Amino acid sequence: MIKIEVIKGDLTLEQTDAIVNAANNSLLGGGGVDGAIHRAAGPELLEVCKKLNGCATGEAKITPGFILRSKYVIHTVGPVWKGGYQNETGKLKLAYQNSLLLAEEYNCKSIAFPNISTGVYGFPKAMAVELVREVIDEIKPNLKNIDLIKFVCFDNENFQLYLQVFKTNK
Ligand code: AR6
Repeated sequence: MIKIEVIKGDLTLEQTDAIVNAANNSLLGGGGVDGAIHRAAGPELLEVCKKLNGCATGEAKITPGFILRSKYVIHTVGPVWKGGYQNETGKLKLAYQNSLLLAEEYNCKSIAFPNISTGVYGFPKAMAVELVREVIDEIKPNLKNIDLIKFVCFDNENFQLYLQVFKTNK
């Protein structure tokens, strides 16, 4: 049975086995949650990211967490919202799916996500949380190691949306 938790807070403080970074294709850092993770993990994170050759949208790559409390950072890249005409929904689902599968592969028992693409990348928040719920429902039977999935919301709008959508699983 997988437990789903929704909290409001700072992802960089999480103690889950993995935290997920909402990165960009370069994997060389940026603003938002990406910048916060790089600051909190220390400069070694950037050095390792430089060797990864970037990351395609919807894919995921893993690094150590360095001085973070979590063992791993899973870097994924969500889509930039372009009005819904460029399969942004499919790409966002892939970002969550591939992050979960990578965590599973690395024997993580717990993973924490930010609200990928809903900041600078402009993905509509209500639409995003519905897609996240779909991904979790679809992928659950394939997860053998993960028993805790946390959604760490930073802004109040996402927090309220996640509470509504995931209340039955709490
Ligand atoms: N903990 C949890 N969530 C956070 C934190 C934090 N410390 N800081 C921000 N958020 P964004 P995106 C939330 O813009 O839309 C970067 O520059 C934020 O409120 O970080 O996927 C990358 O390098 C929002 O709900 O990511 C890319 O260039 C969510 O994290 C680009 O932004 C995602 O907002 C990616 O854009």
